[in-house]
Amino acid sequence: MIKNLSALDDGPVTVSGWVDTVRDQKKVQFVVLRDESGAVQLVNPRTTDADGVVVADEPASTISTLSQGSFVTVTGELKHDERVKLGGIEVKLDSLTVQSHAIAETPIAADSSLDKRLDWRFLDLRNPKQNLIFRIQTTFLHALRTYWVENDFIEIHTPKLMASASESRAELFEVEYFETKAYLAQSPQFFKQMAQAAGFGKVFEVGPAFRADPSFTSRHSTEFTSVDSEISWIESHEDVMKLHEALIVAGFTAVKEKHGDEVKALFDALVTVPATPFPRIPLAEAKEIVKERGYEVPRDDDDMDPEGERQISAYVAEKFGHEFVFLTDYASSIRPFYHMRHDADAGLTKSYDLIFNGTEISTGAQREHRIDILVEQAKEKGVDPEELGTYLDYFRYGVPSHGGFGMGLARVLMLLLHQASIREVTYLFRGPTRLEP
Ligand code: AMO
Repeated sequence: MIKNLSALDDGPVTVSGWVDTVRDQKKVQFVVLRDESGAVQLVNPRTTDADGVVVADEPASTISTLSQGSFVTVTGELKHDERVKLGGIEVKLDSLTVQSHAIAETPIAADSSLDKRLDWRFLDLRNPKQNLIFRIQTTFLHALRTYWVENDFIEIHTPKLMASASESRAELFEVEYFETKAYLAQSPQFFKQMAQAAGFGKVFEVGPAFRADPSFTSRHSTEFTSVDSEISWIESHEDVMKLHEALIVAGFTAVKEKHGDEVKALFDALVTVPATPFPRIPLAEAKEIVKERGYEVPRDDDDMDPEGERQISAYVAEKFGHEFVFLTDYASSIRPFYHMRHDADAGLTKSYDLIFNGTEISTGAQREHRIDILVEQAKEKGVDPEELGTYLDYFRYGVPSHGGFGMGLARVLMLLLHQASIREVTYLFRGPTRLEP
């Protein structure tokens, strides 16, 4: 790998990579070669005859015809030289073999639109910035997984084909399923709750979720990776928030340690490990704060809107120097039937949204596990208990109090790296008009 070259002594080396740039000068040729680990300068002084005329020999002739993106293998002499800007090393070429030619006209350039870049995602992903995004994602998830495993969580893989809606009848993808219909899972919600009735105690899942959301916002996709966790024996949503912030801290600590410098260099962003506890603000109070700042969230019983989320984040950043805030105690009118309500005020749920740098990344809650109340809440929301199928049975044979959260992976990455859209940080984005590639 190219990144290993600088540790080697001067001498013969063989490396492979994509041709990044070619400077074909009269006396000397320079090629910048790139692989997924880095870039190196290759140099090929041209041979001249007795009269000083350049001879068309190899590898000079091949280099003159190299197109950007071609994949080549070279052998040559590695030389450490502080004057070389690119890493202080270069490879003086002996031979060059083209393994795979790239068509000379590249379909995308640095100034191509995001949509065009997504059309050619495999070329777009060759950019070191894009590569870093997915290395960060790997590190982040690995840290979460380590936390879960070390704390005795069980990993579950729930089905994505379902007989009923898992969140709401809206945004539901219907698929033909032999003689009947199936629906794509909008969330592992029901099945992570089933694990509580099954005595699993603490579970997690990282998997796809589907939403037939026709909108074209920067934070919605029709398929996304949902990071879910659910735990038993909780007192309230406070216990879920504690788990949630511990996971975020574990993930951000690992990303900062491993990639902090690269993130600064390529994204000009700082990875900050958030202090715990994260600020917690009841939604009603958050709306008041936002109002005092001069922005009124439309409609009183409504959710926090995107501008409200930005405003409350700005407030939290100013007041607490924090990038995260839990907005708690959402009105039961805007939360799903399975959220537990406060004993003292049934108008409020024991739930929260986690806002990071101005955008919601998660929803969490204590769940209603008392079957009578659960059925009542479902009916009140217009959800037919019959339609819930086996879900209600989980609460009929003894189930511990429990709660959990779902978090959109791409949203975390987008906000961490200050990207304008989840399209930038999703390996292959799916939207209303994008099924390819
Ligand atoms: P919710 O519907 O709020 O809650 O989703 C949880 C989180 O998933 C992400 N998300 C999305 N990301 C990209 N595109 C979408 N269309 C999209 N929809 C949601 C967001 C959101 O905060 N079952 C509950 C969670 C729970 O209570 O455990 C649920 O799905 O980051």
